[in-house]
Amino acid sequence: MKLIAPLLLAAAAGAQAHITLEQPEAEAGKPYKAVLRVGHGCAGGAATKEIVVTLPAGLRDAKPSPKPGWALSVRRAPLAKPYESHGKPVTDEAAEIRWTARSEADQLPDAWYDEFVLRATLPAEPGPLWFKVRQVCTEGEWNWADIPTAGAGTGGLKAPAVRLLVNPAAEAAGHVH
Ligand SMILES: [Cu+2]
Repeated sequence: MKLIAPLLLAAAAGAQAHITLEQPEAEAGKPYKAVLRVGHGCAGGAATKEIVVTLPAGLRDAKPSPKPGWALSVRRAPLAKPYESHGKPVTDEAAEIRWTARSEADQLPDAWYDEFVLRATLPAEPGPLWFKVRQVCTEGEWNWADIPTAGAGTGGLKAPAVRLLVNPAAEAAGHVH
């Protein structure tokens, strides 16, 4: 019977730390540095070997930061609404960013902590943005992709996606010069 309690504790801790943003709120229309904090590995203490981030629609010009020991790749996708930047049409953008450990020695053990960084320009519309993050481990994986129905919290979700709250721009909030 003594084994049961530690196992339950481990499961509870795993469900709480998740993957989180260093800055969970930011201002609409402004550049934003997303620091994704990986607090643990997968079930059974498996090390993390890959992080795949699906970018929310509305982000512009997303650029990931390279990490020593991790191969970096970006998948682009056509935009539903092309726009102009510096006088040129932009028709596709980064949709998925993937960091893959180059070797076993580069993997992130469950007992260690690391951060994965990208920057992007936030949409002009305020509201929540959801980053879906797939965390692949040496054994098993987490698919942080659950999104609550509008207005609900992430409390009841088993594997919530990573939420960024985009606040109205300062000017739009009634700041008059
Ligand atoms: Cu967790």
